[in-house]
Amino acid sequence: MRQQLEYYERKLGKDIFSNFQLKGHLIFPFLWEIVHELKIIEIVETLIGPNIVCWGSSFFVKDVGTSDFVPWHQDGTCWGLNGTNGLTVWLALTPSKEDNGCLRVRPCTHTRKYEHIINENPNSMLPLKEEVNHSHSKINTVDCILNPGEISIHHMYAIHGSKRNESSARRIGFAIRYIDGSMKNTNGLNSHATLIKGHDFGNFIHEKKPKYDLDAQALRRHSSIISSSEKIVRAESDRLMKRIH
Ligand SMILES: O=C(O)CCC(=O)C(=O)O
Repeated sequence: MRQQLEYYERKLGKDIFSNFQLKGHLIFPFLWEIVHELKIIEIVETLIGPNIVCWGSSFFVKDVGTSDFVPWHQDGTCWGLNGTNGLTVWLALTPSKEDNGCLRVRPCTHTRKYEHIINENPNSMLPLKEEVNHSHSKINTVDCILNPGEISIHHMYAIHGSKRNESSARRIGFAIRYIDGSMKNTNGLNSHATLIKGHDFGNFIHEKKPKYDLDAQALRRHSSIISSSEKIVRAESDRLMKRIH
């Protein structure tokens, strides 16, 4: 999977991970297969139940020598959903260790929603640049140390983040967001998602599998889906978060 993505990165001469940072599974069939992977879905089902929707997927790539990091945050803050029965599966495409900025999670923080602010730090890897506005430094931290092909799972309201890459090798993770199909968007805007298993009770417009890598129709669909998803999360972020500079 890493080789396939880096092949396209070389071929297109631009950073494929940032152009397709969000919902890459709508552009590449092999990523579509990963979000449907039975070994993952069986575990997800034990956690959120039989109606499984993929709300999104994101790449987190930390290159050598950069100061990029992920501020402490809760994923669900700006998803605009009416429930909390969801999670992120974080799949390592490279080793992910303390020295290259592995994912770090604060256990048991998923039981409440923390206030977030927007901190315009240019090195924040989060598209909305949100961060928890609350002291939580006394809570334990668990480093999710993974080899390529291994996953960690965190609840959509678990506080998590990661430090910069201090090592001499790239770190890449693919985060897949799964939610219970009975959840829906609360702000009246059209929400798109990939139905994985069971039902979504008409709550989402269903996303389609790309026919081949970088399929032209899939690229057009992807661009329109990303702009409507951005409207949803930006509306939530304007409603919920103060901006600091
Ligand atoms: O890859 C990372 O370091 C952070 C991932 C993350 O924040 C997420 O999955 O929401």
